[in-house]
Amino acid sequence: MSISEIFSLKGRVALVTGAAYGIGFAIAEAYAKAGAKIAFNCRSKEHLEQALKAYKEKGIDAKGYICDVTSEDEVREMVRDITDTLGSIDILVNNAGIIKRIPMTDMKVEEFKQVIDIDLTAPFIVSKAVIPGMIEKGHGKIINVCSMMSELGRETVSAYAAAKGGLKMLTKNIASEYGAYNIQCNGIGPGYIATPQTAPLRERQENGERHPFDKFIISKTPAERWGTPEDLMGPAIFLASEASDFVNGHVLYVDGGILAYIGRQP
Ligand code: NAP
Ligand code: GCO
Repeated sequence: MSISEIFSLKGRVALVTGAAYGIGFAIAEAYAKAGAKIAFNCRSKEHLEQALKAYKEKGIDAKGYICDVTSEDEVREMVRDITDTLGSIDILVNNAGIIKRIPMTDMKVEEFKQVIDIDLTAPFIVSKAVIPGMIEKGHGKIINVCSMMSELGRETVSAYAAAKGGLKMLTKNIASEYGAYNIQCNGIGPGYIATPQTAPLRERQENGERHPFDKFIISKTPAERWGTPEDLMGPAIFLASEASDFVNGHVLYVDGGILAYIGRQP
């Protein structure tokens, strides 16, 4: 087998959740360029329409769904439709996610639970819906989008860190429970990536200076820059392709070196 064949996704069916824009969109674009058929979902009709247009502009014939990943019924219906129209799913990327930046003692229980529901319970729901088809097919790849917060804490993100830490362990558990069926479940752990989710942390100050958090991230990242969604493309292809068939239960951090670095000395 040639090296390009090892990394090829030709003929594979991939579902990338929350891939209307941001990291999910870039991963779906990479998979399409590697030969996969793409399905994605989001909650808003407006985002869906914008995304379909954006995929089309890139020459990608993606199938889009309005589906809230926290609803088991909606997810089951979407997976059934993808299976009927594109074929049964070979690759699932649990990408849809939200963050709430609120000091823990000010956070309402409902707010905490909403983050856990979308960032942790939903990957369980969607994985549960696709695993039987993968078992039947004899192979499958599940990629959970983790975070620096799967390893580290910081002020104001208690729910997000709890969810992403839990997602790392859900990853290891799916790998353990279904590895014998030739299913690999790995995580991808983006560092700080410039997307709508992190836009408030990069806003210019009134005096034109960079946001203090922006300066902080640059100082914590050996690469001295924010990541881009495109930085995730190669690692995501690796985890979805035959190149990673003996990689299971791992989290691949794509962070410009943040987790290796103690921070700039004064
Ligand atoms: P983003 O720009 O906010 O995009 C999130 C996507 O998820 C959108 O398409 C959104 O569309 C969809 N979504 C949100 N809740 C959903 C739900 N309940 N059901 C279905 N779709 C839903 O986020 P991003 O920065 O690309 O992040 C993507 C993933 O990477 C998230 O899991 C995030 O936690 C993780 N991550 C991000 C960074 C970063 O620095 N940006 C770093 C590490 C990890 P709708 O609003 O239309 O539903
Ligand atoms: C935050 C960020 C997170 C990070 C990311 C780190 O407030 O800490 O918004 O979304 O960007 O998850 O990997």
